Amino acid sequence: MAFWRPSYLQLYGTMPSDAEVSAARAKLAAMRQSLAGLKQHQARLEVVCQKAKENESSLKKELSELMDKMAQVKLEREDIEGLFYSDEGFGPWQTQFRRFWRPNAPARPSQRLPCVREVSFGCLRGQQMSSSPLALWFPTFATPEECEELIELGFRTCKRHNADAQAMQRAGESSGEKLRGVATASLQVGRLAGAEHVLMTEMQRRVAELTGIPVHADEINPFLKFDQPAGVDLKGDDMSIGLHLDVNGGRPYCICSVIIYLNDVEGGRTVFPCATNGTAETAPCHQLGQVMARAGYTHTSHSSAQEAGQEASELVNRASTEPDSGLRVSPQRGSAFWFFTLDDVGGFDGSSWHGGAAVAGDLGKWTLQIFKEIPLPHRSAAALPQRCAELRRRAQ
Ligand SMILES: O=C(O)CCC(=O)C(=O)O
Repeated sequence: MAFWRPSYLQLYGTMPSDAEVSAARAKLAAMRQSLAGLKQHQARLEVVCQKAKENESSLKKELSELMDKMAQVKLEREDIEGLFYSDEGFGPWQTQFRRFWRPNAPARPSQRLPCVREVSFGCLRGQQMSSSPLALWFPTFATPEECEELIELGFRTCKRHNADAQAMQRAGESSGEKLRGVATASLQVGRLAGAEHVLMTEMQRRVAELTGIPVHADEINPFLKFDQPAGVDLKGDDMSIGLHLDVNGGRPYCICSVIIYLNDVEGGRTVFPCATNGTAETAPCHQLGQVMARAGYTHTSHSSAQEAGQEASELVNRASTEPDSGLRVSPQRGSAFWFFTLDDVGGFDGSSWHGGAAVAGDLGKWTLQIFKEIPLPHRSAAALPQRCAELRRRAQ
């Protein structure tokens, strides 16, 4: 069917003048030109888009390769420690320890510690020693036989730290100060065999049951440590190794730690100078601890903390020279000390600064430390405070 189309004359009543025709032609030509220009621009934009898309997918690929690499090189405490191990074996350290060690010696009378209240977790009895930091003590966590086996595991696995490591850890300014002798091992429990595997699995199980955090893949390995006696006359608690928060080289989800003391020790107390015990004496340390934690410091002797300078050295100094302030736990064979590093909202608790004092006498000090980190699914900004508050409530 043909459509009727009105002519120009029928529409406008007159014919266009020549001038109108040529103006309309010029306008049409200009519009065609600008359309061509727009098409060119569109084509250029399409090329840019295509390149951006290619770029995006190559960046995504690069990112995922980097994430894979990061997962492979995730820093473990043993990676950091590994830089500082010496090639020397235990040698005379072991000979000296064995000479003075009495694994079957009767238990020493329990130390007198501040007690907020008695607690029991299953058949494990203990006491809450402090609310700030939240800290609890259990005198009979491991048997003497278990302690003996763990020490033998330590002699088999621990490596002595070299002089660089010792110098780095030192907090004091005096260059003449004696370096601390330390040997450590980060234990990959899955790689242990036989009785050692059974024993370490049992230690982890007990700590999981106590803390309410099952063993999981996103937490650092248990850690065995030997502190060689200072070999000099010590006055009070020598804290020249410094104080720290338990972040183990950048692990901010370590909510709590359990230190299991494997032998009785002279000196070598674990010192928490910022713990409040209700006396005015502890207030300055408590204040210093809060200021340093809020400023993001986690160690008094790392170079970064030199910026914190005055606060850091004042805190270490007070920890060394005010023997009755804060909380001080003497290593007692088989006992476990459980304390929290994260507060109710998942931030660092500035009252949990601590360190091991130098060891007196002849024997040295063995500890097993188990660090409990918040499992991955609870680390989001929304979930973390709730989980921390729940886990802390459980302990109180
Ligand atoms: O040796 C101690 O008593 C405490 C050790 C400690 O806090 C650590 O090695 O992270």
